[in-house]
Order: sequence, then structure tokens, then C-alpha cells
Amino acid sequence: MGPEALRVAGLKERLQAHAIDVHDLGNLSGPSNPWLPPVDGYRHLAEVAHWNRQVHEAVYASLARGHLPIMLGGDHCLGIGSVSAVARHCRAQGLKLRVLWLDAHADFNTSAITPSGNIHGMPVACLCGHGPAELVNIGDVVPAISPKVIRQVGIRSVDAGEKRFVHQQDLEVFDMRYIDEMGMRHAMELALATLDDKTHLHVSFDVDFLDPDIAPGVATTVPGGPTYREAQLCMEMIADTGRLASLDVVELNPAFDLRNKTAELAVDLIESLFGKSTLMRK
Ligand code: HAR
Ligand code: MN
Ligand code: MN
Ligand code: MN
Repeated sequence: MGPEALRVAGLKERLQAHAIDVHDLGNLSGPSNPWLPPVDGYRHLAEVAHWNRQVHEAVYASLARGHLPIMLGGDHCLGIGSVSAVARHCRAQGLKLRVLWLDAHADFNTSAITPSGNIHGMPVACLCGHGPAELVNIGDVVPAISPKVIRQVGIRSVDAGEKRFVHQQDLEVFDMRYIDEMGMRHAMELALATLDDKTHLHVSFDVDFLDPDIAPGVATTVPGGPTYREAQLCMEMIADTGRLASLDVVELNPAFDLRNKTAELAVDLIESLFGKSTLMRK
């Protein structure tokens, strides 16, 4: 339902209004959600692997055509397929990679430490090589990426074992405490530091990044997220780099939304990400 809600909220039309050429390639296809309990620490591993293989191929094909893919989820497990495709593209093109992970959660669980078995809590770990073969092997090499390329922003819910693993793997995290103390501007300056014209910037936008007061349309709300203005600034600063080359928009769940409010907000923020701003900047 997420992609449909973003279409209804006018994603394509709003980007076209900024003279961007948009092709909606429609929905990918795959198995339906079996709604079963976890098996060996994973829920729906076979289905998640199938969907991620589809996403990987679609994102890689889009990049190979020179396009900027926007992958609409679906949940954040799909970041495994998209980010692995982006990493493969960067290797093929000799580009550096920076991944901005905008999220309330670190998504760095493994089957041994997950409290839920939900794979949407594991994509960053899988991309860094910690996960089941079915997911870790989706790209061209294992691990698909190094933790060094990731910057996480907005984090405020990390499980106990996950905290230790984030620390051990030395992920660079700008959590809400950091944003409270230093401000979104400073966090984003550091998260976007050292990009150059050979850097591919991928943004993985989990809609639960946003404060639930402004974005109720997700299943896993966590209080205390970025406000509307902080989120706008975050997107505008990404746009200012001119390096955005691929995007995920995930975890939007219209069943929890109020009159498509969260989808409309996501579209508004995506517009900022593509360069809409109030005035011309000097
Ligand atoms: N950390 C929890 C778990 O692993 C919740 C993860 C929720 N993740 C998302 N995407 N909704 O970030 O179960
Ligand atoms: Mn989810
Ligand atoms: Mn996430
Ligand atoms: Mn999340």
C-alpha cells in the first residue's frame, strides 16, 4: 500500500513540476506476506530474499541506464536489495559511496540478537555481511558495503544486543541526543562531510525517522523524532550537495495513516530532497 499512497499523494507530479523527468515503472511482483512467526530468528526469510532479488535487479538496471532510482517500499528490509545494487554500481563505475540512513532505528540486528525476528530490523547488518546467506549474497560481493560508508541520522530506538553490535562495528550514528544538543545542521554537516564529485550519495529514508506527531503512518512509531523543520533542513542540506544519486522511501503504512497525511509529508520532503526550497540560495 505504501507505493500507492505515495502515488495518490502526487509524488510523480510534484517532481515533474521541478522539471524532473519521472518514469513510474510500476510495482515489482513477489510472494505475499505469509504472516507466520519467526523460524530460526527470521520472519519470512524466503519471501524477503525473493523480494530483495527483484529490488536489486530493478535498482541496478535503473542505475545502469543512468537514472536515479527511487525505490518505494514496502518495509526497510528492501534496503538490502537497493543498497547492494547501488554498491555494485559504484564498484562498476569506480565511484565512492555514502549511505545516509534516516531512521528511528539502527536496523543492525542479527538472528542472534533480534527481539522480533523481523528482517526490517536487520538490513544494515546484512549489507555489512552479518546475516543469512540468502540476504548477504544478494549483491556482487560480500559484504556489499563497509560500515564506514554509512551515516545514521535520527536514531532513537536501538535494542540492547544491537547497541553493543553498533558500537563494536563502529557505525557513525547521529542519534536524537546528538541532534538535540548540536542541532540538525551540525549533524548533517558531519554526515555529508567529504563528499566529492566521485561520490554516489544514497539516501535510505525510513518514514519512521520523522516524529510520530507529524508522521503517524508507520507501524513502528518512536516518539521524539525530527520536527517538520528539522526534517526539511535535513533534506535541503542533502539537496545542496548535488550528489543525491539514489533513494529509498520505506515503512510508510497507509493503514496507520490519517487521510494520507504521512504520504503527503513524505512527498513534500522528497521535493525538498530534489531541490525545492523557499528562495534561491546564494
Ligand atoms: N529494533 C526492532 C527489531 O529489530 C524494531 C525494528 C524496526 N525497524 C523498522 N525499520 N521499522 O527501521 O525488531
Ligand atoms: Mn517494517
Ligand atoms: Mn528502518
Ligand atoms: Mn525505522
